[in-house]
Amino acid sequence: MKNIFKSAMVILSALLAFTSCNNSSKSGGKSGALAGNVAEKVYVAPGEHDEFYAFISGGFSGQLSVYGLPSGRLFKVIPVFSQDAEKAYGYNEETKPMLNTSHGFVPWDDSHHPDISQTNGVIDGRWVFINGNNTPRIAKIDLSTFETTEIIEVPNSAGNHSSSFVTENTEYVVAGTRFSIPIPQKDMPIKDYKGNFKGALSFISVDPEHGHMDIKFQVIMPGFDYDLAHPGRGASHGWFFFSTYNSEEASTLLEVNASQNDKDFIAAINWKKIEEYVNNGGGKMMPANYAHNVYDEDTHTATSTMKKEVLVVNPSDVPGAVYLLPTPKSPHGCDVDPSGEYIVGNGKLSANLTVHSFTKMLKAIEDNKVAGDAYGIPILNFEDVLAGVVEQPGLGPLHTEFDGKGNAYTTFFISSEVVKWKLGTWEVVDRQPCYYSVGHLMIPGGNSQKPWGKYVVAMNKITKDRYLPTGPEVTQSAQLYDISGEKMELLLDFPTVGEPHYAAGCPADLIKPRSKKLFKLEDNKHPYACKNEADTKVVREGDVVHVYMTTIRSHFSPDNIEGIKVGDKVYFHITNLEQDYDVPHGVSIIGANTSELLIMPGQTETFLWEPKQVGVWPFYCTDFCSALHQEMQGYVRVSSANASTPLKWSLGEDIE
Ligand code: K7E
Ligand code: CUA
Repeated sequence: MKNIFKSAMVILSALLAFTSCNNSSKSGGKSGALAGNVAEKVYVAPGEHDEFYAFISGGFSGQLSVYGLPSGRLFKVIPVFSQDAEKAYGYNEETKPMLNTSHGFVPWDDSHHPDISQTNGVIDGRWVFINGNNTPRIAKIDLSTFETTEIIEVPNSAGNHSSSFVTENTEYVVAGTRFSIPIPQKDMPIKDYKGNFKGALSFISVDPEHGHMDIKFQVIMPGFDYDLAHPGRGASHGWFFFSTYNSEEASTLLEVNASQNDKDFIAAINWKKIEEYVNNGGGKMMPANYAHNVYDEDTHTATSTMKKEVLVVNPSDVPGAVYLLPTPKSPHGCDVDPSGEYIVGNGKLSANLTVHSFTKMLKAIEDNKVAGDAYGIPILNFEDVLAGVVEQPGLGPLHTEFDGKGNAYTTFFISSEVVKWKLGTWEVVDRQPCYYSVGHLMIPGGNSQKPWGKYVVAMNKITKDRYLPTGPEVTQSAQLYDISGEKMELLLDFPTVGEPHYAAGCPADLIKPRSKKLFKLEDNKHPYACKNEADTKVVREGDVVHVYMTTIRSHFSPDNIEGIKVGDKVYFHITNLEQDYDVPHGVSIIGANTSELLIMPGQTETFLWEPKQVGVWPFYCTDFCSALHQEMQGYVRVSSANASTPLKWSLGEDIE
């Protein structure tokens, strides 16, 4: 890493020497070169709101964090594939099923690519989807509650990386496999990879009203690595594009063996055509085993269902549905411009950026100009589909976004910069250094027909000296640039949670008015809800005890409980009776082997306590809710396993 970093810096300085007449980026060094009014541009005065939301993936934290732009302020970390002790996600009984998979309870994943739902090619701010790479899953976060409300496991997949990208009307969220594997999985020699391992590209339908996900079909592709993807839009709506590497189908030492071919491919999938084929009874149901986890807002509870089959499609059975576009060399990013005409392949090992033309692709298909095939999938001629080449724009291109004004912005990992270039003329018009080694970048709405091309956020892999040191692990970081003018201008560095792989953003106004303030108590259908203090109770069923408890400023009901025994399983079902914005209560009890609960107004949540010691044990509110928050407490008397202490509970009177 050190060497890469060093050479990156050498190249960076070299490149900086070539940049000229940009008064905001001179003097090469760290940050001393900012123009005087930069602070103003990111300053959001106390009490004011940011203009944009940015949802930044947490990479190996398995989370999604919510920021405001331009301030770079962090508002919330949404747990998705991870347990979160702050919010009890994955700890309370209601959300544990969200993390169920065919491999059991898997409370971690590696989340890379958030994408916001769209209507008519424009971001609609209803949901964010994000992928879990490691144990392949796609999650949906509801942007009225900012909570993860659905997770579907993806069978026949591994390293769910070319995910999760949505089509123009959120018809599908697409999940492509990074690793090809035996389909179905079986015990076989790894050396027999070639020709036997396959890559599944999954099209997950999204119910237009409720957002419910279901795997509509999987296209079973040759055993390449499917790295990234983007949907067609506008004229190319109905197609989906996937970058591939390892078209060599190597299974060992890929850093050498997967870099042999001069060109890999972008796979173009006509999903409309396959959808039609499938709707007419095409495809084959194959046995599978994958979890579908859904959180119900009325019961405040998730359920996990194991699904037992999946529809697979062999591309050879649907002529005209799948083509391969030769793309130099091991392309990573695969990005489609707002018009849907240009498909940019960022060849990691290529000196140039390759841009394909959708129109030319259709023409080549129409003229039946085929250069060959891979396992029956036609390969088009490179020259026939090429729109243009951006010559030597930088080193190590990874990802491209668009400003909606005819410009594209590409990140270069090795030369550590964002390069702005023009669609159509392919000329480089500006470049700005990143600190350091940038991966993805994000323009709000950049993956839609309508980007808001005011800012770009660069997400960096290495921070080094940009912040106060915090031991060997330093903060991850993003950088904000103003792109409203001819030249980009660096405005802000801000720390991020986990490795910020990618982000999705949109104007705050698309989300703000829909944001929920509380859950209505009358709509609460949780089986253990208690909507009235008078109805609170403690019920023993053998050694299982259910506590129906309520909270309201500033007490629990009941607050004294006796008759609990060592060895009991005590479920605290707690309903927050508040019907007021921003008044959650928290709760925990001494010795509980779980996190606190943080219960929103009108919500019911449950935790399990298994008392191991005789005594009188306190519990208390963990969220500072009122002037008498510190009085919000209670006691549970725990007797020995064979004691005969009667079960009693009370509030405001002494138990006798
Ligand atoms: Cu980090 Cu999108 Cu997983 Cu490129 S990916 S950098
Ligand atoms: Cu309730 Cu603090």
